[in-house]
Amino acid sequence: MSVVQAGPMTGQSQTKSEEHKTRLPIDLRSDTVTRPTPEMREAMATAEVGDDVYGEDPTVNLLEKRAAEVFAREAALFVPTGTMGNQIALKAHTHHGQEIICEERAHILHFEMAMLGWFSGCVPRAVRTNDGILTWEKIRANIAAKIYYRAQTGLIALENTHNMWGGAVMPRETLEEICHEAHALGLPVHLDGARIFNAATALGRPVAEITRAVDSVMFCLSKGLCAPAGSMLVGSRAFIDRARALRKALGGGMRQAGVLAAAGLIALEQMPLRLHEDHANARFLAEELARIPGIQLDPASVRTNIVIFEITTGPTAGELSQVLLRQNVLANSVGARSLRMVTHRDVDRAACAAAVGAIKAALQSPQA
Ligand code: TLP
Repeated sequence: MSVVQAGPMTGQSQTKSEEHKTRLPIDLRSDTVTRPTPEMREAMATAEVGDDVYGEDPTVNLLEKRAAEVFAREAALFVPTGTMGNQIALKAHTHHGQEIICEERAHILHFEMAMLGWFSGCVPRAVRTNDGILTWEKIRANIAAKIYYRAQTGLIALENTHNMWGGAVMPRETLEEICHEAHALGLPVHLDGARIFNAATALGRPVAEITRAVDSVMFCLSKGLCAPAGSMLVGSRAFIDRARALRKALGGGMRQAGVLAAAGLIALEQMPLRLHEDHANARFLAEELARIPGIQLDPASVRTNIVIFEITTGPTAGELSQVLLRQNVLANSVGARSLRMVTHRDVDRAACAAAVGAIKAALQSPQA
């Protein structure tokens, strides 16, 4: 993925918040760009804190308790990032010299700095799909035979929603079949649920229900839930105890992290309720983009907040994102001819419509 940096803002000083808002770029690069809400900033300013490495931060403790409750698990752990949460989970579930089965475009494989090799000492066994949805049938064929000269499968890692497959949602039955069969073979299953609340919104089911079969879940409070930073790991008490030690080993003991956890509590309790707006905006974007000659996209495949489309003629994705940048619209290329747009709280319907207009103009006259 090639990341476009937002250019410097132009114009007069931005003292009034409305003025500021109108001059902000239409930033569709990711939902990671969301800013904390006013309620979050207020909660952060007044948060009760303590030293979390001693287990004494009341706000972190409350967030961990609430996350465990929301996911109907024994325990939870606050981690600085989704990447750290995933990598702690991979390490906790595996031994050096094992294989981790994941989908070919999985985040743990492409965007986590080869840490599954570096930190966990494992190799990925990447499984190709044509929609991002791993099935037991596909996984079964990739489980190492129990022969002494074969590296053994240590873990199955799933991703829901699947980022690089346009926010694809895993059907609950598919996920549960994988877990049932994996467990029968003594294999654990970890879920990269960075956007699991988007999946829950699309499926109309609670997160506890759609994740109940996996052994551990990582989910992000940042991204669409708008916290400034932070992710959670949830699982059994024994898993979380091990994860806590691994977090410390990675330098993730954050001391007075209650300031962040206060925003995280609002992200967890309130922000999932508005994700359907992001999904509706993504569908709007997809439907409008699909009408533009030179763009290939099936709007029906867009079920959450990520829109990935192909540019069939004219500029490459990198060139198009540079042209858009000049129009104050930010989007990341995720392939030579594919661009990703992610909707979130800081981009409303009008901004999406403006982004469509900018793309239309850019494809008609790429030098605009
Ligand atoms: N995704 C980011 C980039 O890293 C690609 C984005 O802009 O979408 N799992 C999944 C499925 C993710 O999409 C991400 C972030 C993470 C894990 C890592 O989260 P952070 O950024 O908190 O380390």
